[in-house]
Amino acid sequence: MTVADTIAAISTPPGEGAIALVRVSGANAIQVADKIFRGKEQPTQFASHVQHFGEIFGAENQLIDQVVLSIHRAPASYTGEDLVEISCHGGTLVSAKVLQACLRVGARAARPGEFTERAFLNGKMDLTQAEAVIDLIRARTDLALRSATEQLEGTLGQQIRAIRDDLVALLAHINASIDFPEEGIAPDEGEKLQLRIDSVRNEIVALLATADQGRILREGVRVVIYGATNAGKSSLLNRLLGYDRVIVSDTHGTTRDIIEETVNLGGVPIRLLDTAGLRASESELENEGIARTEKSLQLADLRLHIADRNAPRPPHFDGRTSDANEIVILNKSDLPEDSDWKNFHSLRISCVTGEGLPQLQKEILAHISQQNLRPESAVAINTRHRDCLRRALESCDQARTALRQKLSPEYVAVDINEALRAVGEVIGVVDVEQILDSVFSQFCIGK
Ligand SMILES: Nc1nc2c(ncn2[C@@H]2O[C@H](COP(=O)(O)OP(=O)(O)OP(=O)(O)O)[C@@H](O)[C@H]2O)c(=O)[nH]1
Ligand SMILES: [Mg+2]
Repeated sequence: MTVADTIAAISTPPGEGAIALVRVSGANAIQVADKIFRGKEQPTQFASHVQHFGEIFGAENQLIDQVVLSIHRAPASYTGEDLVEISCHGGTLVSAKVLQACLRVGARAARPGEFTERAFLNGKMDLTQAEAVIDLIRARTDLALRSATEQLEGTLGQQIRAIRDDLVALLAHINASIDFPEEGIAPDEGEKLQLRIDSVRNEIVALLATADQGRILREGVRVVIYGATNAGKSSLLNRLLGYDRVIVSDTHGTTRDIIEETVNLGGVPIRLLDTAGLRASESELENEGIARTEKSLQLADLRLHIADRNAPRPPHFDGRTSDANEIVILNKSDLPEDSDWKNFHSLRISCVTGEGLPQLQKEILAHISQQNLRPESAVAINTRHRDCLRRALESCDQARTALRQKLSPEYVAVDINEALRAVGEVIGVVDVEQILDSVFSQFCIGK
């Protein structure tokens, strides 16, 4: 599949830099280069992938910049089309003028992601790989980066293709196991088919189990720090961040709004939320803050409930939580302990001396790992993949039910086809009609 028009864009981020890169892709990319570039040779004569020095000219033969230009002939380019790369000087205006020159002679401004979209349309990568490009650019930790790199290399795509192959084989099996179409599938064949469906189901379920990890690596884990006023919530956020982000003071009710910052903890992006301290208050403003705290707690992946051990135990603090999503912390271990906390077993830290903080970081990671984070496996599906795979799972289940109810094999085949289509959507392959045709042409539909 090829796309008719030629697109151009500045591929480097906006702002000043040593070099900016303008890319042009499409059937006329090299002609565009011919019209605006002057050097020893015309770009049409360039060997692919070789850089040439020259000058770019705009309207009315105006010199814009000295550049290095290379052409990458189809299909051996990122987009799979003829691709031109122009490295110009990194000024905002210079790169804009080079782009303008390309547009003036027939290119069109590219939409976001359009180069990668073309790479997908031209079969250079599957959909999961195209999505991995975005993940790679956005990765904030090593683990997220590794996951994106593996997806870009096609690890997820391979697993999806393996599942597709199994489903196609299943369809063939259904087809082959019909001795007499009127009688449906023989009982022993029915059992074999059920086993095969189960094995495909297991593969899908295993991939679905990586969805949490995917969300965590892409969006970060929400960790909410909460507790009574003055417990040291803001101090803890500053400590975990490594710099003074939030105002800390001995006035109760200092923090009113929710403050969010991201830290990298052992390769996992953590979205830390500092909240307004909980207490009965007359202030409308403070009560609004407390309402926001309560709301953020509902959305938390993990809660850090923190208390001041130098002060009496707050009324709401039973501290006997067995909740897997909560860590109870006693702060200010550098100060004497109030008698209320006698025999109270929980992690003791000090935001002043740093005591207990490495232990806390370890516990945070342990809690997150329990929530399905599996650093040994870099495969991590995104929400779109999850939706497709859930549909595929549902169709497999329906196929199984149809088999158990000894329905006519066409019904089973329809469900397996649905599963095939849903799985194909993950990598952007939806040519199931063909398979459907080849299967049904041998059934006796319309007989
Ligand atoms: N000695 C000692 N003081 C601490 C420690 N942690 C925090 N503090 C002090 O306790 C006071 C309250 O700290 P904050 O971090 O502002 O407490 P908070 O929980 O955010 O308070 P609010 O925002 O009012 O709810 C400040 O004076 C801090 O310096 C600690 O580990 N040891
Ligand atoms: Mg605070």
